[in-house]
Amino acid sequence: MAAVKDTPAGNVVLLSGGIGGAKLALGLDRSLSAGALTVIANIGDDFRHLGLAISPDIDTLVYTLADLVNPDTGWGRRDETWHFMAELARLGGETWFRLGDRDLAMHVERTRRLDAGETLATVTRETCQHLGIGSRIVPASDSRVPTRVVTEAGVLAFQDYFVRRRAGPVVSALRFVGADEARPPATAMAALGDPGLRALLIAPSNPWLSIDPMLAIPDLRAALERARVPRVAVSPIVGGQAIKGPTAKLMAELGLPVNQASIARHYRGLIDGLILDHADAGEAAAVEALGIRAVTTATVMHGLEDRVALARFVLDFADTLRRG
Ligand code: FO1
Repeated sequence: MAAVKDTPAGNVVLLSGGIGGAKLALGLDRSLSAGALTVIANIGDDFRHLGLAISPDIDTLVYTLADLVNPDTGWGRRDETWHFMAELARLGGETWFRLGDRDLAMHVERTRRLDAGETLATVTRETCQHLGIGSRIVPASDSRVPTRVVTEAGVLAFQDYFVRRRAGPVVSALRFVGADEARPPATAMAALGDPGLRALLIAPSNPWLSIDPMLAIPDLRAALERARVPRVAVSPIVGGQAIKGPTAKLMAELGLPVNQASIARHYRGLIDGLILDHADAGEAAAVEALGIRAVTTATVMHGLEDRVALARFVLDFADTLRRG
Protein backbone atom coordinates (compact mmCIF):
# COMPACT_ATOMS: atom_id res chain seq x y z
CA MET A 1 0.00 0.00 0.00
CA ALA A 2 1.37 3.46 -0.87
CA ALA A 3 1.87 5.34 2.38
CA VAL A 4 0.06 8.67 2.40
CA LYS A 5 1.99 10.92 4.74
CA ASP A 6 0.13 12.74 7.45
CA THR A 7 0.20 16.54 7.04
CA PRO A 8 0.46 18.35 10.41
CA ALA A 9 4.05 18.67 11.60
CA GLY A 10 5.28 17.53 14.97
CA ASN A 11 6.88 14.60 16.65
CA VAL A 12 5.06 11.75 18.28
CA VAL A 13 6.04 9.48 21.18
CA LEU A 14 4.50 6.02 21.55
CA LEU A 15 4.87 3.85 24.66
CA SER A 16 4.70 0.28 23.45
CA GLY A 17 5.01 -3.36 24.36
CA GLY A 18 5.46 -6.09 21.75
CA ILE A 19 3.09 -7.50 19.18
CA GLY A 20 -0.06 -5.30 19.44
CA GLY A 21 1.93 -2.14 20.07
CA ALA A 22 4.24 -2.86 17.15
CA LYS A 23 1.27 -2.95 14.78
CA LEU A 24 0.30 0.59 15.76
CA ALA A 25 3.97 1.63 15.66
CA LEU A 26 4.13 0.41 12.06
CA GLY A 27 1.00 2.39 11.16
CA LEU A 28 2.49 5.52 12.73
CA ASP A 29 5.89 4.93 11.09
CA ARG A 30 4.21 4.72 7.69
CA SER A 31 1.95 7.75 8.37
CA LEU A 32 4.44 10.26 9.81
CA SER A 33 7.40 11.89 8.13
CA ALA A 34 10.75 10.11 8.59
CA GLY A 35 12.18 10.52 12.09
CA ALA A 36 8.99 11.99 13.61
CA LEU A 37 8.17 8.87 15.66
CA THR A 38 9.94 7.79 18.84
CA VAL A 39 8.81 4.47 20.29
CA ILE A 40 9.70 3.93 23.94
CA ALA A 41 9.85 0.17 24.39
CA ASN A 42 9.04 -2.03 27.37
CA ILE A 43 12.07 -3.82 28.80
CA GLY A 44 10.27 -5.64 31.63
CA ASP A 45 10.26 -8.85 29.52
CA ASP A 46 14.03 -8.76 28.96
CA PHE A 47 16.14 -11.58 30.33
CA ARG A 48 19.33 -13.56 29.87
CA HIS A 49 18.75 -16.96 28.32
CA LEU A 50 21.38 -19.42 27.07
CA GLY A 51 23.86 -16.67 27.92
CA LEU A 52 22.15 -14.26 25.51
CA ALA A 53 20.58 -10.84 26.18
CA ILE A 54 16.97 -11.15 25.03
CA SER A 55 14.85 -8.00 24.54
CA PRO A 56 11.60 -9.38 23.08
CA ASP A 57 9.59 -6.17 22.79
CA ILE A 58 12.47 -4.20 21.28
CA ASP A 59 13.04 -6.97 18.75
CA THR A 60 9.34 -7.24 17.89
CA LEU A 61 9.30 -3.48 17.23
CA VAL A 62 12.56 -3.60 15.24
CA TYR A 63 11.50 -6.57 13.10
CA THR A 64 8.02 -5.10 12.54
CA LEU A 65 9.26 -1.67 11.45
CA ALA A 66 11.95 -3.28 9.26
CA ASP A 67 9.29 -5.50 7.66
CA LEU A 68 11.16 -8.58 8.84
CA VAL A 69 8.74 -9.89 11.46
CA ASN A 70 7.23 -13.36 11.34
CA PRO A 71 3.61 -12.66 10.32
CA ASP A 72 2.33 -15.89 11.90
CA THR A 73 3.65 -15.34 15.44
CA GLY A 74 4.05 -11.54 15.52
CA TRP A 75 7.50 -12.05 17.12
CA GLY A 76 10.77 -13.35 15.69
CA ARG A 77 11.93 -13.34 12.08
CA ARG A 78 10.02 -14.13 8.92
CA ASP A 79 11.58 -16.90 6.77
CA GLU A 80 13.06 -18.34 9.94
CA THR A 81 14.85 -21.70 10.19
CA TRP A 82 15.28 -23.68 13.41
CA HIS A 83 18.48 -25.75 13.04
CA PHE A 84 19.98 -24.32 16.24
CA MET A 85 16.91 -25.26 18.30
CA ALA A 86 16.82 -28.76 16.80
CA GLU A 87 20.48 -29.35 17.66
CA LEU A 88 19.96 -27.88 21.14
CA ALA A 89 17.06 -30.30 21.70
CA ARG A 90 19.28 -33.18 20.56
CA LEU A 91 21.82 -32.20 23.20
CA GLY A 92 19.14 -32.08 25.89
CA GLY A 93 19.31 -28.26 26.12
CA GLU A 94 16.52 -25.88 27.13
CA THR A 95 14.05 -25.42 24.30
CA TRP A 96 11.00 -23.83 25.95
CA PHE A 97 12.04 -20.39 24.63
CA ARG A 98 12.57 -20.63 20.90
CA LEU A 99 15.37 -18.71 19.21
CA GLY A 100 15.44 -19.09 15.42
CA ASP A 101 18.64 -19.15 13.41
CA ARG A 102 18.21 -15.66 11.95
CA ASP A 103 17.04 -14.24 15.27
CA LEU A 104 20.12 -15.71 16.90
CA ALA A 105 22.33 -13.22 15.05
CA MET A 106 20.46 -10.34 16.74
CA HIS A 107 21.01 -11.90 20.15
CA VAL A 108 24.66 -12.81 19.70
CA GLU A 109 25.50 -9.32 18.45
CA ARG A 110 23.48 -7.49 21.15
CA THR A 111 25.03 -9.64 23.88
CA ARG A 112 28.54 -9.02 22.57
CA ARG A 113 28.01 -5.25 22.50
CA LEU A 114 26.32 -5.03 25.91
CA ASP A 115 29.06 -7.16 27.44
CA ALA A 116 31.62 -4.80 25.88
CA GLY A 117 29.99 -1.94 27.82
CA GLU A 118 27.69 -0.37 25.23
CA THR A 119 24.20 0.69 26.32
CA LEU A 120 20.97 -0.97 25.18
CA ALA A 121 19.86 2.40 23.74
CA THR A 122 22.99 2.68 21.58
CA VAL A 123 22.82 -0.92 20.37
CA THR A 124 19.12 -0.52 19.54
CA ARG A 125 19.64 2.81 17.74
CA GLU A 126 22.41 1.41 15.57
CA THR A 127 20.47 -1.79 14.87
CA CYS A 128 17.61 0.38 13.60
CA GLN A 129 20.04 2.29 11.37
CA HIS A 130 21.47 -0.95 9.93
CA LEU A 131 17.96 -2.19 9.15
CA GLY A 132 16.84 1.08 7.53
CA ILE A 133 14.26 2.03 10.18
CA GLY A 134 13.44 5.76 10.10
CA SER A 135 11.69 5.90 13.48
CA ARG A 136 13.57 5.82 16.79
CA ILE A 137 13.13 2.82 19.09
CA VAL A 138 14.40 3.58 22.59
CA PRO A 139 14.38 1.20 25.58
CA ALA A 140 12.53 2.59 28.61
CA SER A 141 15.84 2.33 30.48
CA ASP A 142 19.41 1.22 29.92
CA SER A 143 19.45 -0.46 33.31
CA ARG A 144 17.52 -3.69 33.84
CA VAL A 145 13.94 -3.50 35.16
CA PRO A 146 12.85 -7.16 35.08
CA THR A 147 9.20 -7.92 35.77
CA ARG A 148 8.46 -10.42 38.53
CA VAL A 149 5.03 -12.03 38.48
CA VAL A 150 3.60 -12.90 41.89
CA THR A 151 1.46 -16.00 41.33
CA GLU A 152 -0.11 -18.95 43.09
CA ALA A 153 2.93 -20.92 41.86
CA GLY A 154 5.38 -18.48 43.47
CA VAL A 155 7.21 -15.36 42.29
CA LEU A 156 8.10 -16.02 38.65
CA ALA A 157 10.45 -14.35 36.17
CA PHE A 158 8.37 -12.86 33.36
CA GLN A 159 9.22 -15.31 30.55
CA ASP A 160 8.87 -18.25 32.93
CA TYR A 161 5.31 -17.06 33.58
CA PHE A 162 4.49 -15.90 30.06
CA VAL A 163 6.11 -18.41 27.71
CA ARG A 164 7.11 -21.47 29.74
CA ARG A 165 3.87 -21.60 31.77
CA ARG A 166 1.73 -19.95 29.04
CA ALA A 167 0.43 -17.29 31.48
CA GLY A 168 -1.42 -20.07 33.31
CA PRO A 169 -0.75 -19.39 37.03
CA VAL A 170 -3.18 -17.03 38.75
CA VAL A 171 -1.51 -13.63 39.29
CA SER A 172 -1.91 -11.57 42.47
CA ALA A 173 0.66 -8.80 41.87
CA LEU A 174 3.47 -7.57 39.63
CA ARG A 175 6.86 -6.20 40.63
CA PHE A 176 9.22 -4.16 38.50
CA VAL A 177 12.62 -4.76 40.05
CA GLY A 178 14.95 -1.76 39.87
CA ALA A 179 12.34 0.62 38.47
CA ASP A 180 12.80 3.19 41.25
CA GLU A 181 16.47 3.65 40.39
CA ALA A 182 16.05 3.36 36.60
CA ARG A 183 16.43 6.40 34.35
CA PRO A 184 15.10 6.64 30.78
CA PRO A 185 17.86 7.14 28.20
CA ALA A 186 18.56 10.77 27.24
CA THR A 187 16.94 10.21 23.82
CA ALA A 188 13.67 9.16 25.49
CA MET A 189 13.65 12.19 27.79
CA ALA A 190 14.51 14.49 24.86
CA ALA A 191 11.62 13.08 22.82
CA LEU A 192 9.21 13.49 25.76
CA GLY A 193 10.34 17.08 26.41
CA ASP A 194 10.53 18.08 22.74
CA PRO A 195 8.84 21.48 22.22
CA GLY A 196 7.72 20.15 18.81
CA LEU A 197 5.89 17.22 20.40
CA ARG A 198 2.45 16.69 18.84
CA ALA A 199 1.10 13.79 20.89
CA LEU A 200 2.02 11.23 23.50
CA LEU A 201 0.46 7.86 22.78
CA ILE A 202 0.05 4.59 24.65
CA ALA A 203 -0.22 1.52 22.41
CA PRO A 204 -2.93 -1.15 22.78
CA SER A 205 -0.44 -3.23 24.78
CA ASN A 206 -1.19 -4.95 28.09
CA PRO A 207 -1.40 -2.04 30.61
CA TRP A 208 -0.22 -4.20 33.52
CA LEU A 209 2.43 -6.38 31.84
CA SER A 210 3.76 -4.12 29.08
CA ILE A 211 3.06 -0.47 29.95
CA ASP A 212 3.33 -0.50 33.76
CA PRO A 213 7.01 -1.57 33.77
CA MET A 214 7.68 1.74 31.98
CA LEU A 215 5.31 3.81 34.13
CA ALA A 216 7.10 2.43 37.20
CA ILE A 217 10.19 4.41 36.14
CA PRO A 218 9.70 7.71 38.00
CA ASP A 219 10.97 10.08 35.28
CA LEU A 220 8.83 8.42 32.62
CA ARG A 221 5.67 8.59 34.68
CA ALA A 222 6.36 12.21 35.63
CA ALA A 223 6.91 13.13 31.97
CA LEU A 224 3.48 11.74 31.13
CA GLU A 225 1.83 13.43 34.11
CA ARG A 226 3.16 16.88 33.27
CA ALA A 227 2.98 16.70 29.45
CA ARG A 228 1.19 19.67 27.87
CA VAL A 229 0.43 17.79 24.64
CA PRO A 230 -2.53 15.48 24.00
CA ARG A 231 -2.06 12.08 25.63
CA VAL A 232 -4.03 9.26 24.05
CA ALA A 233 -4.21 5.51 24.72
CA VAL A 234 -5.72 2.81 22.54
CA SER A 235 -7.56 0.23 24.60
CA PRO A 236 -6.30 -3.37 24.33
CA ILE A 237 -9.73 -4.71 25.33
CA VAL A 238 -12.45 -5.30 22.72
CA GLY A 239 -15.85 -6.63 23.73
CA GLY A 240 -14.58 -7.86 27.10
CA GLN A 241 -11.69 -9.80 25.51
CA ALA A 242 -8.03 -9.02 24.95
CA ILE A 243 -7.16 -8.51 21.27
CA LYS A 244 -4.19 -10.79 21.98
CA GLY A 245 -2.62 -12.33 25.06
CA PRO A 246 -3.72 -12.67 28.66
CA THR A 247 -4.89 -9.10 29.44
CA ALA A 248 -8.51 -10.08 30.23
CA LYS A 249 -7.44 -13.12 32.30
CA LEU A 250 -4.97 -10.99 34.24
CA MET A 251 -7.52 -8.23 34.90
CA ALA A 252 -9.96 -10.76 36.30
CA GLU A 253 -7.23 -12.23 38.52
CA LEU A 254 -6.35 -8.76 39.82
CA GLY A 255 -10.03 -8.31 40.73
CA LEU A 256 -10.80 -5.78 38.01
CA PRO A 257 -13.93 -5.76 35.84
CA VAL A 258 -12.85 -6.51 32.25
CA ASN A 259 -14.20 -3.30 30.77
CA GLN A 260 -13.13 0.07 29.40
CA ALA A 261 -13.68 1.92 32.69
CA SER A 262 -10.98 -0.29 34.28
CA ILE A 263 -8.53 0.67 31.52
CA ALA A 264 -9.46 4.36 31.88
CA ARG A 265 -9.11 4.24 35.67
CA HIS A 266 -5.71 2.59 35.32
CA TYR A 267 -4.44 5.43 33.11
CA ARG A 268 -6.22 8.24 34.99
CA GLY A 269 -4.00 11.34 35.25
CA LEU A 270 -1.81 10.03 32.43
CA ILE A 271 -4.17 10.28 29.43
CA ASP A 272 -6.66 12.79 28.06
CA GLY A 273 -8.34 10.43 25.61
CA LEU A 274 -9.01 6.71 25.21
CA ILE A 275 -9.78 5.07 21.88
CA LEU A 276 -12.22 2.16 22.04
CA ASP A 277 -13.34 -0.29 19.42
CA HIS A 278 -16.79 0.25 17.87
CA ALA A 279 -17.86 -2.90 19.74
CA ASP A 280 -17.49 -0.97 23.03
CA ALA A 281 -19.36 2.20 22.03
CA GLY A 282 -21.76 1.51 24.91
CA GLU A 283 -18.88 1.95 27.39
CA ALA A 284 -17.77 5.40 26.19
CA ALA A 285 -19.99 7.23 28.70
CA ALA A 286 -18.39 5.35 31.63
CA VAL A 287 -14.94 6.42 30.41
CA GLU A 288 -16.03 10.04 29.95
CA ALA A 289 -17.48 10.01 33.48
CA LEU A 290 -13.85 9.59 34.63
CA GLY A 291 -12.89 12.81 32.84
CA ILE A 292 -11.27 11.05 29.86
CA ARG A 293 -12.55 11.68 26.33
CA ALA A 294 -13.63 8.47 24.59
CA VAL A 295 -14.10 7.84 20.87
CA THR A 296 -14.60 4.66 18.88
CA THR A 297 -13.07 3.26 15.71
CA ALA A 298 -11.96 -0.12 14.37
CA THR A 299 -9.02 -1.01 16.66
CA VAL A 300 -8.38 -4.62 15.57
CA MET A 301 -5.56 -4.41 13.02
CA HIS A 302 -5.39 -7.23 10.46
CA GLY A 303 -3.24 -5.79 7.68
CA LEU A 304 -1.06 -2.76 6.93
CA GLU A 305 -4.09 -0.76 5.81
CA ASP A 306 -5.74 -1.25 9.23
CA ARG A 307 -2.53 -0.23 11.01
CA VAL A 308 -2.23 2.98 8.96
CA ALA A 309 -5.95 3.75 9.34
CA LEU A 310 -5.79 3.37 13.14
CA ALA A 311 -2.60 5.46 13.29
CA ARG A 312 -4.23 8.28 11.36
CA PHE A 313 -7.35 8.10 13.53
CA VAL A 314 -5.21 8.28 16.69
CA LEU A 315 -3.30 11.31 15.37
CA ASP A 316 -6.48 13.11 14.27
CA PHE A 317 -8.13 12.43 17.64
CA ALA A 318 -5.04 13.65 19.50
CA ASP A 319 -5.08 16.86 17.44
CA THR A 320 -8.66 17.56 18.57
CA LEU A 321 -7.50 17.36 22.22
CA ARG A 322 -4.78 19.99 21.88
CA ARG A 323 -4.93 22.36 24.82
CA GLY A 324 -4.73 26.12 24.28
N1 FO1 B 1 6.93 -16.24 22.61
C1 FO1 B 1 6.49 -17.49 22.80
O1 FO1 B 1 5.30 -17.70 23.07
N2 FO1 B 1 7.35 -18.59 22.68
C2 FO1 B 1 8.65 -18.43 22.37
O2 FO1 B 1 9.38 -19.42 22.28
C3 FO1 B 1 9.15 -17.09 22.17
C4 FO1 B 1 10.46 -16.86 21.79
C5 FO1 B 1 10.87 -15.54 21.51
C6 FO1 B 1 12.16 -15.30 21.06
C7 FO1 B 1 12.57 -14.01 20.77
C8 FO1 B 1 11.66 -12.95 20.92
O3 FO1 B 1 12.06 -11.70 20.62
C9 FO1 B 1 10.37 -13.17 21.36
C10 FO1 B 1 9.96 -14.48 21.66
N3 FO1 B 1 8.66 -14.73 22.08
C11 FO1 B 1 8.23 -16.02 22.29
C12 FO1 B 1 7.68 -13.65 22.28
C13 FO1 B 1 7.84 -12.91 23.58
O4 FO1 B 1 8.55 -13.54 24.58
C14 FO1 B 1 6.52 -12.42 24.19
O5 FO1 B 1 5.48 -12.33 23.26
C15 FO1 B 1 6.74 -11.05 24.78
O6 FO1 B 1 7.71 -11.05 25.77
C16 FO1 B 1 5.46 -10.43 25.31
O7 FO1 B 1 5.44 -9.15 24.79
